Amino acid sequence: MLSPSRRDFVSLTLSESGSYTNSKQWRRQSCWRKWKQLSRLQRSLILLTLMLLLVCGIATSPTLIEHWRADAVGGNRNDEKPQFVVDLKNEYRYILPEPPSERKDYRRRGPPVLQNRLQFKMNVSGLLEENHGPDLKNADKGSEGGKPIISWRGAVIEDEQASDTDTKDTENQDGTASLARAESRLEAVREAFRHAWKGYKDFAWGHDELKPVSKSYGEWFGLGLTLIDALDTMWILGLKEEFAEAREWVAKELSFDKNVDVNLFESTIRILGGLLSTYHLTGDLMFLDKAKDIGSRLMPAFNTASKIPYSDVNIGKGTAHPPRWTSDSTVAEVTSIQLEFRELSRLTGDTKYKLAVMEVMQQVHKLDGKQDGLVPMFINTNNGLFTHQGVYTLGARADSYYEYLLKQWIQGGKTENELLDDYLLAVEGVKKNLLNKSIPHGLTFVGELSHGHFSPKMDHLVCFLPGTLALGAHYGLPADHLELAKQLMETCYQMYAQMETGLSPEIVHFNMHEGSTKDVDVKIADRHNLLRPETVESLFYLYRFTQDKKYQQWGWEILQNFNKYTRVPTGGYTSINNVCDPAYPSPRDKMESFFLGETLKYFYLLFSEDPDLISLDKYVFNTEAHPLPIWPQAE
Ligand code: DMJ
Repeated sequence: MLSPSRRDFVSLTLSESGSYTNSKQWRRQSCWRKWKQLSRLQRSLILLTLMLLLVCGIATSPTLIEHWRADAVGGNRNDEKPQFVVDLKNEYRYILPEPPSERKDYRRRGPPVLQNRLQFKMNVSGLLEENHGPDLKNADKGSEGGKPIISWRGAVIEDEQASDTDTKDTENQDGTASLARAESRLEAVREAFRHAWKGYKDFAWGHDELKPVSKSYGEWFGLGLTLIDALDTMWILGLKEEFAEAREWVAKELSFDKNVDVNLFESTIRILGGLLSTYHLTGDLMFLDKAKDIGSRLMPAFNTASKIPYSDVNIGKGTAHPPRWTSDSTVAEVTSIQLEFRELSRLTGDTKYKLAVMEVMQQVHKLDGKQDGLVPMFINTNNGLFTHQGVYTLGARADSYYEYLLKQWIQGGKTENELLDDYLLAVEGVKKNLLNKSIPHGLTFVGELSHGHFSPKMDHLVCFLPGTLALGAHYGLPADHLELAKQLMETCYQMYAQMETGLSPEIVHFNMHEGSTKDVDVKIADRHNLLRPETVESLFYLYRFTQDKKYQQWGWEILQNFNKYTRVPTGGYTSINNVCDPAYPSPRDKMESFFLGETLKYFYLLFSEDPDLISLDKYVFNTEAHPLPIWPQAE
C-alpha cells in the first residue's frame, strides 16, 4: 500500500529498517499526523497549556525571581525602573560564564576577604577590637608567591593597594607615613574611578548606565545619567582631562528637549543636583543654564489636585502622571527634592521652585498617620493623604525624608524650626519603635514596624542614618545622636564584614533569638549588592567628625572588596547577585550611576585628611552626594 505522499513513504521505510534515526523520524512524522488530525479548538487548547507551562517555569525560576525582587526592593524608591523587563532580559543574555582557570586559582588561594576578616574579633561587650595578628600583606603574598593579587575575573589589584590593610602604631608616630598612606588610598580611589570611567567611555558614552560585562549600555531616561552624576566627582578627584571631555558632552550633546518620561525624584537628585553642584564647584554658567532647563521641565509634576507631585514627568511634552497602577507617590520621593529646587530658586531669583517643594513639606508636616514622627511610605496625589498606613521603615521609600528634614534645616541657616522639630521627633520615634539589638553580639540595628509587629529587617539603604545622625550632632543636636551613630556605623560595617565577600547584601535580617550563633541572616533573594554608597557615606561623616582612623580602615577594606569582586577587567564595576559566594559572586552586568556619583566620591572624601575638601560647614550633600552650598543667610 504505497501512498504517493512522502510522509507515508518514510514510515514504510522505517518499519523495514528499524534504525534508531529512522524510528525517531517516524515518531516525529506520526506526531505531526496526529496533530493535523486535531480540531482547531483542540490545537489551540494544547498551545495555550504549553504557553502557560512555559510562563510558570520562568516565573518560578529562583534566579529570575531574585532579579525581580532585587529590582522591586532594590532601590529605595528610585531604582524601580520602567524598563525592568528589558533589563532583566539583557542581564541574562549578557552574563558570561566565569573562566574556569580563575575559579580554580581563587579556590587555591582561599577567599582573601576571609583573611582580612581575621583582623577582627568580637570582645565580650560585642564591640570590635583590632587584632594586629596576622601580617595580611605577607599572608597574601605568601599564597601568591609575591605576585599582585589577581581578583575575580582577572582584575589585578596593585600590590601597593592590596597590602595597605594593617594600621601600625608606628606609622602614626610619624605623620609622614600617615600622609603617604592617605595619598596612596586617594590614588587608589582615583584609579578605581578611571577604571570605571574607561568602561563607561568605551562602551556607554552618553548613555545612562554601563553594562560592563556585556560591554554595552542601558538606558533609563536617555540623558547620559552616569556622565552627569559623575561630573562633580571628577572635579573633586582632580581628574581634569576626564572632566573636560564630559563638560564638552554636556555643552554640545545634552538636550532635555526629548519626548521621554523621567522620574521626578531620580532626575532631581541626579541631574538637577549634579548640575547645580558642578556649577558651584566650577563657576561655569553652562551648568547653571542646563540646571534651569531641567528644573523648569520638571515643574509639571506639581500640577496635581493636592500639590503633592506625581512621580513621572514627560520633559518634552510638559505632562506628568503617576505610575500606571496607582495615584500614589512615594513619601521619600516627594520629600527629597527640596534641597535642589530651593537652591534653584535662590540662584534664579524665581520663587516658583521653592514654593512648590516647600508646600509639600508643609502638608506632610501637618498630616495624620505618623507614628512618633515616623512616616508611612505612600502619599496620594489626589487627596494628599498618607496611604498604606501602619508600616514604618527607615529603608526604601521613606529613608531620605528623614535625611532631608535635617539637611534643609542646615541649608537654610538653621531657622526653619518645623523641619528641626520633625527631625528630632523622628529620631525619638526611631529609638522608641525601631531600635533593637542582635544576638549574640548585641549589634544595634534599625528594624521595621508593620501594623504593630516589629521585624528585624534592615535595608542597606538605612546605612545613611549614622552619617545623618553624626551631621546633626555636629550642628548642635543632642550628643546621644552621635553615640547612636557610632553604634549603627559598626552595625553597617558588620553587614559587610560578616559576608563571605566582605560586601553587604541589599537587605539583612538580624537574629534576636536566644542561642543564635550569628547576628545576621540573609535571604536568598536579598544577597545582591548594587555598589551602593550609604555605608561609605556614613563612614565619611563619622571620620570627619571623630577623626577615628578605624572608619578609614573599614572603608579601605570595603574598597578592596569592591575591587576583588565587582571590578570588570575591561573597564567598569558591576553589581553582583551573591555576596555570600566569593567563588562566583555572579555579575548582574550593571554599573549604577551612583557608583561614580556617590560611592567613589565618598571613598575619596573618607580617605582625605583635608577637612576643607568640601567642608561640612559650607556644604550640605544632597541624597545623591552632590554638595550644595549652605546659604549665608535665610532666603
Ligand atoms: C541613590 O540614588 C541615592 O543615594 C538615594 O537616596 C538612595 N538610592 C541610591 C543609592 O543607593
